[in-house]
Parts: sequence; structure tokens; C-alpha cells
Amino acid sequence: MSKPFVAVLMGSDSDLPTMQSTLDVLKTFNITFEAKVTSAHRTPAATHAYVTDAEARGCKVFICAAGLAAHLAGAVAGITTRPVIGVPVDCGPLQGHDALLSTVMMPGGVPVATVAIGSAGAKNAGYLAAQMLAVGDDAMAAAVKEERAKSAEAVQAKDAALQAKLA
Ligand code: RP5
Repeated sequence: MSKPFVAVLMGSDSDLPTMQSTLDVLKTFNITFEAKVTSAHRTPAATHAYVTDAEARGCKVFICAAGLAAHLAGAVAGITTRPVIGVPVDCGPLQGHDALLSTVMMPGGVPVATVAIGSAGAKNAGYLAAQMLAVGDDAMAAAVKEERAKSAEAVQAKDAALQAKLA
């Protein structure tokens, strides 16, 4: 059995600046990942082949990012029963509102866990994948808790700095 990994798919290389946040979070948690440009519309057969193969090779979670008429996450969710996280990319004249609705409005029975538009969503996709893996992995669960505690400490430090400035 090959090593478990997360697959990060994006509809275009133009999505990479947004999706860098996802890759950074996965690296923080030492999660093995594959990143790939593949499109629901432009390369549907290659997308299907990759998802089928990735699942067989041990992919635990798919993270799919796309902008405009963003059907990548939904198309992937139709192929696999692994959890699929969708990231609506904030590009084009509608700035990701189109991608949000295209990603989130899945028919019953084929869910896509859709995160926020843009880089905050991309970051959360990484954290959500870590939390999904943590369900069956105590070390990952501890790492997620530690990261959450660090984030709380950072907010408290910001507040302390604000109070010092106001004093
Ligand atoms: C989507 O169309 C891609 O995910 C990207 O967000 C958007 C624009 O793609 P490019 O024209 O930059 O390749 O399919």
C-alpha cells in the first residue's frame, strides 16, 4: 500500500498564487501532497484518469481549486468517494462569486466541502484536510491542536501590543 497523500488540483496555473496558501499549510503539517493542473472542462478525461489513479495510490483527500464556472471540485466529487474540498478562486469579472456558487451548489449525495473565496479559503482547505486526516491519526490531531493554540497565542500577542500602544 502506498503512502497516504493529499491531492491538490487546480484548473489552471493561474490558480497557483491563491493555492500556494494551501501548499504552505500542508507543508506545515508535513502532509505529503501532489499538486496538479487539470481542468474539468479543458482536460476532462485526464482529470478522470488522475483521480481514479490517485485514489488507488492512497489519496485520502482531494482539494480542488477553480475560478469562473468552477466545476473541478464537483466533477472530482462525482468520481471519488474520498472527501473533496472545493476552493473558489477569486478571478474574473465576478471575483469568485461565480466560482463559489459553481462549487458549493452540489446535488444531494455528492458533497463538496466548500471553503471561502480566495486565499483565506485556500488556507482553510489545508487546515481542513489536516483535520480530516487527524480523525484517524493521533499525531496529526495533536499537531492540529498545537497549531490552533499557536494561532490563539498570536491573537493574544496582538491584543497585548494594542493595549500597550493605548496605555
Ligand atoms: C478556471 O478558469 C481556472 O481554474 C481558472 O481559475 C480560470 C481561468 O483559467 P485561465 O484562463 O487563467 O487558464 O478553469
